[in-house]
Amino acid sequence: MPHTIHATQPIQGQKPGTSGLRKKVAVFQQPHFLENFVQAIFLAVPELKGGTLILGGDGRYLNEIALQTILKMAAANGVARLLVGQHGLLSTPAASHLIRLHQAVGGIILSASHNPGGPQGDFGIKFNAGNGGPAPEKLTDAIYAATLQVHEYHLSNAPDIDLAVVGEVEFAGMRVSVVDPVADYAVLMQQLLDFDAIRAWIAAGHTLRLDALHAVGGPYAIRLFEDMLGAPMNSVRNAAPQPDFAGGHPDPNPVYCADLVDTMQGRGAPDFGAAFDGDADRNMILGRDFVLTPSDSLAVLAANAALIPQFKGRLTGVARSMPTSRAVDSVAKALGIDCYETPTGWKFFGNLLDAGRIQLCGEESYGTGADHVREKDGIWAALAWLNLVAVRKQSVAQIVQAHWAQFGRHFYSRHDYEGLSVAAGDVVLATLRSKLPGLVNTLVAGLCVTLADDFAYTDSVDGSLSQQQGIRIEFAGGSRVVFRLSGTGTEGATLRVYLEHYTAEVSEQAQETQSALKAVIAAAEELAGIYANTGRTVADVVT
Ligand code: VG1
Ligand code: CO
Repeated sequence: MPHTIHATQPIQGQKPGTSGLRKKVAVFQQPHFLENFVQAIFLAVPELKGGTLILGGDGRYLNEIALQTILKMAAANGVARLLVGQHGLLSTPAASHLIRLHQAVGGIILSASHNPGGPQGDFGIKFNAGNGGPAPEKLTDAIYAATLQVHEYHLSNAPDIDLAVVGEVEFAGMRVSVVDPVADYAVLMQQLLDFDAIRAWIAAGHTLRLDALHAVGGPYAIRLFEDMLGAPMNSVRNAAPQPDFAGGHPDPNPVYCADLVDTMQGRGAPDFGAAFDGDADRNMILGRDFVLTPSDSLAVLAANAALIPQFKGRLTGVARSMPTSRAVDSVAKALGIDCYETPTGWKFFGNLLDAGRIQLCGEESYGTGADHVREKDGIWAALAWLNLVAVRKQSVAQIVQAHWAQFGRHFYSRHDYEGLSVAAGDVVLATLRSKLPGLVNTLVAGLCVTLADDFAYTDSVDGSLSQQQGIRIEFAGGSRVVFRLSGTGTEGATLRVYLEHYTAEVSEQAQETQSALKAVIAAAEELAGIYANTGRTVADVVT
């Protein structure tokens, strides 16, 4: 029988960030904390009553306990049908696909994505809407408002469900299907990409090294790359999802995957490498002796869309988050297709994808995706790149260098200053905002400012306005710096400084990235006074 619990210590006012609600595990372990947020979802989305809900997570610490609670709350709140991944696992893109496939009202995804896990790590929860995408701001605002009102929540007192067994069960009046997390997703991938070409390329003796970083991408990568495409066993490393990601940082970038970058160097290195984050929506792509930046990845995929079955003859628009380099803009211009600039966070691509205005989009933070789901998709990105490599019969490095020769190179780097006090982060942004008026046409560290604003975005589909999405400063000659505060961290504030420099000269394209960005880095310091305002002289993470 369902029963109602009156929260004796209501924990209200939980505000979702860039990508759902993310907190330390200990915060989620407080009595009623998770339940308050979940009940707020049921309040904000009344259609869930009588509807279908998708549920799964990235396998991190607390995943299974939280899933059992949510199952009981879903039953008590009148959900008719619920699909949950076996062992509670679903990658974020696979959850997005299941929502769409089953025309579910939405999905609850338990993940803190690229943040570390384990008892000392982070946990997260996010609601995705019926289009399969992260709740738009209107909905996250409604969920937040509901968290302020929850005084009680509904919970069935039925015993736990065995999530190890695939099959259908009746659970306190709700039909529950425990599903293979990979099966439907794998079918979808086969429909989108040139599996025959990839299979032939692998059969010819080319080698792969894929790193799942002990997270949920492992089972997906094994099924697709090894079982279906014929890569030798052990092509996928760290494939068994662990609750604490083996103590690592499940963030696919050259800093946290330094060992993979090393493996990809020199004679005898694999031909193709990739890594995925905690919930397998991010990707890093590498070739032998080559690390691809996500901004270039997006641009190259757009330029080669005709070689990818999914896009063939139907690419009418692309989008990038504002801090992502403008490499894709040049491609869109050359192809004569639309190019949109959105705020950081995948939710801002949703309307454009739904309206058919874009088919491909990406973020500088190792996120690439397309209109087959409404999330970024790490495994898909690696498959799409293999598709290119196999069809063009060229290495990753050759493809990207040819791209730069044609379109010019956008050098790109992100400098993160982590664990600042919230006050210090705010001071940096306030300093920048105060300087914006009158900045255009002045010189900063020798660079002439051509644009200076606090990025505001009007969604061209629903007209909604999102303000203060990052400070954007452009310089003559194609350099740019962007500043914003992270919305996914769980400790203090993280300042992100995004640096870009363009050159059309092939002779300049072989430079080392940080030295190519020297002038922009100096301009960033002069503008933001990072040292004066935070005491920091070097960034914690440079990608
Ligand atoms: C970061 C990235 C952003 C990404 C978000 C969620 O947000 O910068 O591009 O969409 O993480 O990615 P922020 O606010 O910390 O900069 V994931 O893989 O956590 O779902
Ligand atoms: Co992620």
